[in-house]
Amino acid sequence: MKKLNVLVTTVAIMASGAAMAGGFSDYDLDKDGMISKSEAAMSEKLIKVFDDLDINKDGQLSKEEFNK
Ligand SMILES: [Ca+2]
Ligand SMILES: [Ca+2]
Repeated sequence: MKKLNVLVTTVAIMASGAAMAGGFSDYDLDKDGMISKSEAAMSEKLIKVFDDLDINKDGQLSKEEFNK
């Protein structure tokens, strides 16, 4: 029974992850470790919050900024 619980929990975590708008690496198309404004533009939601997330105002979102 314990094994089943672990499995159910794992599936639940995966499902909640999939329900998110998308992870950092989904937006970082050129895989340079930063999300540029043009990369962010593929998500209407992300481009709206881009300037708020870009704490150091370099026009790129780092992983740390993205995860805020
Ligand atoms: Ca990039
Ligand atoms: Ca930045």
